[in-house]
Amino acid sequence: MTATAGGPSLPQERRVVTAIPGPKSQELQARRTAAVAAGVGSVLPVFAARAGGGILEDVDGNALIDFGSGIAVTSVGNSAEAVVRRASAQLADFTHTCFMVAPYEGYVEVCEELAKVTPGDHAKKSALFNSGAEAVENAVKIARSYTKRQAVVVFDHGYHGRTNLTMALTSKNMPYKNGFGPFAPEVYRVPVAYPYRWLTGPENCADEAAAEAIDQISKQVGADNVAAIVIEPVLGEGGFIEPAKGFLPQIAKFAKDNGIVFVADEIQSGFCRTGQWFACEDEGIVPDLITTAKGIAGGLPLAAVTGRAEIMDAAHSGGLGGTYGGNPVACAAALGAIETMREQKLDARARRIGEVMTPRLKAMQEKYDVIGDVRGRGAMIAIELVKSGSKEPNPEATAALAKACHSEGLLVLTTGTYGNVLRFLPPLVIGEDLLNEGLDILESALTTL
Ligand code: PLZ
Repeated sequence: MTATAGGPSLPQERRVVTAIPGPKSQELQARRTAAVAAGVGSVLPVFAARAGGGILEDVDGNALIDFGSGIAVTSVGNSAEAVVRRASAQLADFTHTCFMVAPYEGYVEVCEELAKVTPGDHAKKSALFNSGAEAVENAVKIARSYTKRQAVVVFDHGYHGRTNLTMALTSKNMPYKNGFGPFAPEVYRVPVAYPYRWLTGPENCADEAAAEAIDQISKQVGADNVAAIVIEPVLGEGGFIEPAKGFLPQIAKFAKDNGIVFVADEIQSGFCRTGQWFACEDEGIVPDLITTAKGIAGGLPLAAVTGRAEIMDAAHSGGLGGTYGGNPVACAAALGAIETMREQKLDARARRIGEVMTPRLKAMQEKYDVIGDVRGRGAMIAIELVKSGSKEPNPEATAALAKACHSEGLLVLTTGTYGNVLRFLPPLVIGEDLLNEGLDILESALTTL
């Protein structure tokens, strides 16, 4: 094991020196099994020691190539210099006052930055929270206050969190909802434009899905009853589904025409991940509200709802908040992360990652018919695995492929409603050599499948 610290100074080299997981990880895993609730899972029981750039080093001295970023969180890398510098200074000054008790500048500064970086040049305000789910819940509270309506519309394959309301908004039963009901009422799910699986073909997908979604909302819910339409511009846990081009604008227009608050959940797709600051920019969408988390603060827990000032101000004073929401250390980290994204132009880095990954993955698709689809943009890319000669989901091959990558020191994550999508979310600061090495490992794992 090296004595090198994590963060930007961690050597950017893959190294596999034990079985994965190694003996120390296995020891910790045994302690974990005895002490940690079984309901909390892990993709790979390899215990982390240090991380930085595109590398995650474990307690056995293995250095894994990181294609996960802790689920799209450490986009600026782990322990990024500006994040550590600003958060450390804040730790020394004060750790908590509670913004609802005695406010501090960092919170205000994060809200000012959010107004600048999110789509649209209208007057904006923000409120800060701890987790993505909490941000989505609050977006719904705000939309209901503003519209004085109750219904919330979400989409097939959508994911919005694990709290009671966000479980209701989430579409997949296992593992997120099973046995955890009853769920919050007034939630309605409609079709999303999933090009690869649209029955009449991808070219008809956007218009047909939009028409069907709008028809269901109008006929089954009543547009006048809908407070908010909540959608991920790229659906993350549902399988990195990019709604067919033209779908999102039609839904956004329907919302606008009917006084419905259009909420873009950019918790996974936001903060440079897809090659823009926010994924909805690719179709020129300006959401009324946008929820962010994950990439916002370089690994510290922070989330936000940002949106049109008049909507954000609809909730009465004291109606929004929480003890820790917008914690000063997390705010300092967010300012460091945003500074890093700007200075290192991580939106362009994400686009470059997509340019390296997509052609290589498409070449693999030509060779291996287990790959049914290659999709995504920027550094949010995935392959969907199917049974030979069909579109039948192949979760077994997906799990086997992930396992083969893990044992070679490449950390990849699976996703998707059918568990048959392998997703790639490298830190945006990953070096191109590591990126290519990761793809080499994937390719040789495909060969042995
Ligand atoms: N909205 C679009 O992607 C979190 C979930 C991992 P929290 N996605 C990762 C898991 O299995 O719990 C997510 C998201 C979108 C909301 C959330 C919820 O964000 O910070 O996990 O609450």
